[in-house]
Amino acid sequence: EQQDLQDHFDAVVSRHERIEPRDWMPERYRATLVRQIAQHAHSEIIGMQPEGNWITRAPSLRRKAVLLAKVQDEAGHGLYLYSAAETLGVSRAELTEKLVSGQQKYSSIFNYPTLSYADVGTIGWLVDGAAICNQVPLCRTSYGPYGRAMIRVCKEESFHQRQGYELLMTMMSGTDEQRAMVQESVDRFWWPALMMFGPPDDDSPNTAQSMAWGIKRDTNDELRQKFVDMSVPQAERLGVTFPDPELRWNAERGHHDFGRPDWEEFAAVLRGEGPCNAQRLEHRRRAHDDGAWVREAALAYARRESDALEP
Ligand code: FAQ
Repeated sequence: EQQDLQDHFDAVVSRHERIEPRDWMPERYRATLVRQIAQHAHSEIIGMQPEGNWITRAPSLRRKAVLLAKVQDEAGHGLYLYSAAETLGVSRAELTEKLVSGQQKYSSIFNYPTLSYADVGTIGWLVDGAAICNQVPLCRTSYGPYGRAMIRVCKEESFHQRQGYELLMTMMSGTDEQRAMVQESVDRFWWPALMMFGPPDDDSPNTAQSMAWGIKRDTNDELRQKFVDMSVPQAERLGVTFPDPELRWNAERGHHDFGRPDWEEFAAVLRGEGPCNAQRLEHRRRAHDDGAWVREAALAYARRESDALEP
């Protein structure tokens, strides 16, 4: 019977159909999904901090309204993703506990500081741009609830990317000082944005199995290449350069060649040694502790309501 279940699972996956919460699935498939979806959810929640840093200092009412909406969307994305993870039998409380205790990861990119308002634009353009590149294929992931969550997330990320690019375009048509701020910001974020796609394929322990299971649809290097190819013309249009002397069009390959990201830096950030790791987790822990009374009150209210329904 176990073999029948496995055969059915393999057949569904190979037809590119979906596995749903009540379907049988291998335990390692479940564990891999929990890991990836939880890390993704945590990234959205921790990812609110770098931009949240600028909400009170936005240069105009319009910029403030846009930024507030974007950061709220990120909270929403975290919630869709925690809900998708819950369909696999883990609670949001458990996952949050693993985040604040440092047992689960979140994206390396959010351990870098936001030093100027241009960073809000650069994060929208490059960080949301990289996120879209990675997440559009995830709309076709083999696990139903994850794929469906990605559809809405991607629509919202497209708006985020546009607002970032528009912000940078505005600054680029301003003063020399503003143009220099944009270039300086792009210089800081380019390499960390390339690291968002994960380690190179031959150093990525999970890619082969995740591709076989249809959890991932493209490898880390394939998506990184796609992102570089997509970003170069956008940078030209904007009037900025990327800090990579090896970046050039390769007509033979039909792609841009580019330099090697600093994988030692990436490993250090994953070990918790990035410029803002401690600050991000500390902030998240504090917010979680400060919210304890809200969770207690909501639970007490829910209990009272359900008691009232008892005959
Ligand atoms: N940072 O074997 P692989 C956003 C870990 S977008 C930290 O290649 P995998 C939107 C990896 O988890 C950002 N850790 O792993 C936003 C694994 O960990 P393990 C979030 C990383 O899973 C924008 C180990 O290294 N997006 O938040 C990173 O097959 C603006 C070995 O790596 C997603 O999470 C990294 N960059 O491929 C919000 C997308 N890369 O096993 C606010 C969904 C790798 O040691 C503002 N996730 N690791 O626990 C994925 O597509 C995949 O999980 C990858 C990694 C591609 C990230």
